[in-house]
Amino acid sequence: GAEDPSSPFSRSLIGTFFQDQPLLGNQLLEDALLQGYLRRHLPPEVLGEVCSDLERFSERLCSEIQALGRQCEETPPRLQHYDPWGRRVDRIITCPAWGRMKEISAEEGLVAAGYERTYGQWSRVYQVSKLYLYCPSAGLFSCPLAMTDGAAKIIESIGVSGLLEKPFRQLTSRDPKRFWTSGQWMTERKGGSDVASGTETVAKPQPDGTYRLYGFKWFTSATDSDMTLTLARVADKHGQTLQGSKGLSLFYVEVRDEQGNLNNIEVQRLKDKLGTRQVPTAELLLDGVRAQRISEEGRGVASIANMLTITRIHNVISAVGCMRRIINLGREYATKRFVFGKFLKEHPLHMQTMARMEVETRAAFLLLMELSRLLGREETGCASELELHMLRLLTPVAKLYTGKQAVAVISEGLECFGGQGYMEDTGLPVLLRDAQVLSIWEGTTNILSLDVLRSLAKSRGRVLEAFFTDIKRKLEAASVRPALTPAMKAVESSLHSLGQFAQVSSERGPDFMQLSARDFAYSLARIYMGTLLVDHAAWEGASQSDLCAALRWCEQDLCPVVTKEKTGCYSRDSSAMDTALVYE
Ligand code: UCC
Ligand code: FAD
Repeated sequence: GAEDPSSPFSRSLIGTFFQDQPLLGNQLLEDALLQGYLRRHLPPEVLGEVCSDLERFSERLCSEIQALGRQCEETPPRLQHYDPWGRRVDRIITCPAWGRMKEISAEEGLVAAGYERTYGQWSRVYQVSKLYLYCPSAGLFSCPLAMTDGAAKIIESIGVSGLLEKPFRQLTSRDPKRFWTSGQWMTERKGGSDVASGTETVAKPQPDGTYRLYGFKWFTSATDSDMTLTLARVADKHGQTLQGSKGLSLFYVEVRDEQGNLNNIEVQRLKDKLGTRQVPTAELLLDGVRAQRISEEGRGVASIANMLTITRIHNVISAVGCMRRIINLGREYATKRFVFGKFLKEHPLHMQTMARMEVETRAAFLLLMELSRLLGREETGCASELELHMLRLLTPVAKLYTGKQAVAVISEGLECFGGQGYMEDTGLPVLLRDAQVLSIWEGTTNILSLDVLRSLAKSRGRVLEAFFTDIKRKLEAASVRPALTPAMKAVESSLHSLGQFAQVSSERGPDFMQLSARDFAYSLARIYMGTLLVDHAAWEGASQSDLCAALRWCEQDLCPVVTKEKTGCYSRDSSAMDTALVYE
């Protein structure tokens, strides 16, 4: 021991060097692009209020929320099937920090801000900015918030009246005692993507106009929520149901009654997951669940699409927020870790690695902000037809692209900490585990690529036309800054190639289009992200780094669908070869 070196009970010497850990700073103040974006777009009377709220909230993240998020990860939910006297109770027990997150979410108006519309068309930009700062510290409470926001959106689009008045008020409340969260129960054992043929749940009409639901939901996240929206097939008087999409209707369900008993729901088990362990995700037997139908019969999928738009945007928030967080921690660490005679930040190769992550994250961030800007305009009735088309198109594009980016960037980000990035108690690996789900739930990459095609087909090409027009307008406005010319040329030429491809592909038929759907969606993403980077860099307040990000992004292949098409990979022969390769 330090006191008495001869003591037989002295502690062993473990060395004197201890690495300083990366510290979480004020995430608003550390985010030049977020600040720049807000400065550029928000009207002056809104900017001051929004920034001071975000700065205060960022302090709260450091002083309170980050630790709660950690507790949620360390104390995952568990399921208690029976009470001590043998009664079946199916209680999902969450930790106190999870409960506290719910209160904080209400206090901070993390859902409410989107519906109060205090800042008019900029309300969504404000809400999304706040959620983007919040989500990497949220202990995945961002998941119930996403679905809560989605449910509020559906109710608002149906009309806040009658039986839906109460849930809407609760979902958008700032009062922690009243605030409700919602689930979204779509997936059944036969299909989470193919909901139309996978849904077996039957809704039996009751004499009072309500329904009883019988079925099995295979994945239900945040099952501790107060209410949920779910899909089922209405049975006719002979007990028959209509198969396929046309048989599905949307239902509103309160999960518990006033005494807190489950609404004829049995929680079969909690899922044992790679990540998102903070959130309870359950398998549920619906055994006569009392429900109200809130869509027209047979319009279930179309009605829940409003929710999907919101939850998919939240998925993007999470992807971008977590990329930003790992970079901010990584660059802080690079000022403290001293190797080969200098700090990590003085090793050019390390900075190159981080700069590449930074460019990815900036592009993704601007796409997220454009989506939230469009959503805010749509909800305040000031969106043009072009903007509505862009919102429809960019939602799946952004979700599918940033979900993949997040895994790549966060994985690279862990490596920036060397071995420590792999250590659970640093709190870093959870970011990677949780990112892996972003490309799976809310529609996988392929399903969303097909959704992109759906949006083009449904609008008879007007969505694609909007894409071209919007980019051309943005490039034209950006032409004031000659330093951007190489980036603009790259975008223009990729857009031209994409236009030619789109024409050819519609002539080649549906098989060709489906086979090229993923590469096509990636091309839309890269071209549009390039455009947004150019657009931002052309702003008079832009920095040299904004310019550099635009130039670097546009050095990559912006239109992979055309590059790949040249190899013939969307032909029938090539497709047959794919299968042969996989199954040899
Ligand atoms: O995973 C889930 C929750 C996870 C936890 C929450 C996390 C939130 C993020 C938080 C981050 C921390 S919930 C489960 C999510 N499941 C999915 O996303 C399902 C994936 N599958 C699809 O998206 C499929 O494409 C389906 C189910 C939509 C396909 O259904 P159908 O019935 O085969 O599709 P149809 O027949 O083409 O479309 C039916 C109608 C059409 O409208 P009408 O009838 O008017 O022509 C479509 O235009 O629905 C319309 N529709 C849409 N409308 C379909 N998709 C959309 C859309 N995306 N937007 C607008
Ligand atoms: P499948 O549809 O079987 O897909 C398997 C693979 O096939 C995927 O790679 C997919 O891209 C591909 N594929 C499918 N169809 C096509 C096609 N036509 N063309 C090309 N490729 C295709 N669901 C809810 O409803 N509520 C929840 O709260 C919820 N929480 C979840 C939480 C977690 C942690 C996870 C992992 C999932 C959750 N889900 C939830 C379910 C999730 O939405 C589904 O798992 C997802 O939509 C995929 O559906 P699936 O599992 O049936 O996969």
